[in-house]
Amino acid sequence: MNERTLVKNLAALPDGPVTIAGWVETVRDQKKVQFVILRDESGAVQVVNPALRELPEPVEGEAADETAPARLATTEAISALAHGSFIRVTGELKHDERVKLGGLEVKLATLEVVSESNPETPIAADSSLDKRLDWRFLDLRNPKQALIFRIQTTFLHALRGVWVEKGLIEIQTPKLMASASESRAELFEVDYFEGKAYLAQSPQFFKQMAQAAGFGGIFEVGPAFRADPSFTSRHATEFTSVDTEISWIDSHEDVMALHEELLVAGFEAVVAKHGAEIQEHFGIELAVPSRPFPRIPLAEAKQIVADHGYVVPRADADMDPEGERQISAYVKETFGHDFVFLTDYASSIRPFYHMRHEGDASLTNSYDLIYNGVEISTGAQREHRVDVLVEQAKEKGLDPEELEFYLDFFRFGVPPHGGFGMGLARVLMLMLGESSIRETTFLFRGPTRLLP
Ligand code: AMO
Repeated sequence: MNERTLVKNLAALPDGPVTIAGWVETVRDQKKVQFVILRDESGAVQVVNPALRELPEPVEGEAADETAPARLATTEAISALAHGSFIRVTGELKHDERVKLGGLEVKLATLEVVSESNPETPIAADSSLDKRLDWRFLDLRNPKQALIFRIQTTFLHALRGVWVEKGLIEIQTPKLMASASESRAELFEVDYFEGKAYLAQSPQFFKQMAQAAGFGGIFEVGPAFRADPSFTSRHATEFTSVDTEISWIDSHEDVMALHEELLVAGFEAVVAKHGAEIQEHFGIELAVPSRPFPRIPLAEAKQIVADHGYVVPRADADMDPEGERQISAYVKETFGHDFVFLTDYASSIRPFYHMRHEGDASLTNSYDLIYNGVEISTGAQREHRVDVLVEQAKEKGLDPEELEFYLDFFRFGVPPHGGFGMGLARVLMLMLGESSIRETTFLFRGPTRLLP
């Protein structure tokens, strides 16, 4: 690695020589002194250079100042610096409370322009989201945008901590499949040698396979693909799905308990590590949600929003986005909670693999988790009795023959199990009060976006 000190570590160092490297944020080129704000991935610092605008006239009897040509060249190089160029600076660190930016500065000794930037920056702070996404690598240089992915790292690390501690196994499931794993409506078909393959819409079948394989519990953080033509703030054609599946459960309640535990651990870690930065950049005082999260059966939730004057358009359908917003507002007002589990979805609007209520096949052991007005997850206990599963598949118009490989999992002994899938970018969007998952996805993919 090239030697350098990260800007965030300068504060702890005594005055003395340092080497730093980063991007030119601004240059203030005054006659006698030049200021460069240098930003690396950890922060920004002021670099000062006493300017030498021309070589001093030789004075008779005095030796010429041998450092002058180099100082003149450095002054000229700073005057010519473009915003965004990557530079390496050596100099003297000096702590000085009067310096607004972090109470320290680096007095420049040498400057190396490692990689020049085009002087015309194609995006500005007020550029449209679409334009910013066109230039995503420049957009992500903004500390606020980069912070989102630091937070995501902390969040996922905390979830992994819970999973690993419980002995769950991390798996990577194939994204090329021979059949659909969710509704056929949103399926990407790709040429596959002489035939066709489909991009995985979720790891659903494979996470259940791991239960049949005796793994006990698994998790996966990986891509999922949906050929969804919509342009909403919450839909992508490719997204990162956080999935888990556990065996030997009594009902979906066990899945919800794990779901809560994971989220609380994730929020605890994020609040502890980034609470102040989130406040600074997003103006949000993030709090750790309390357990248990409120639970409301879907039918009751629809009744509640109806009583508040909003009738979900189709009585036999899922909550629509407005219904989700309204039930969230109700839960916030009534329970002071940002999360709500909507439970007991009708079998008619759930996939064939959801287990139905004992004694009332019209309802499923399933839930959606709503966070600040938007669905972030679906979870359920799965049907593990193969005869029931076949009947449910047929009822949904699926051909059991096409599902043979999946149905086989249930013909050789499989424990009762369940799990959930959660859209990572949605969680981040709602946590940080962002307006779209385009902001919280490293590289967004939508119907009209395949670049960069
Ligand atoms: P579902 O289809 O509800 O369930 O997806 C789970 C979660 O994934 C996210 N999500 C999306 N995010 C961005 N763009 C999309 N187009 C998109 N579609 C879904 C949402 C959603 O709640 N196999 C089940 C999960 C399970 O039961 O384990 C499933 O895929 O946050």
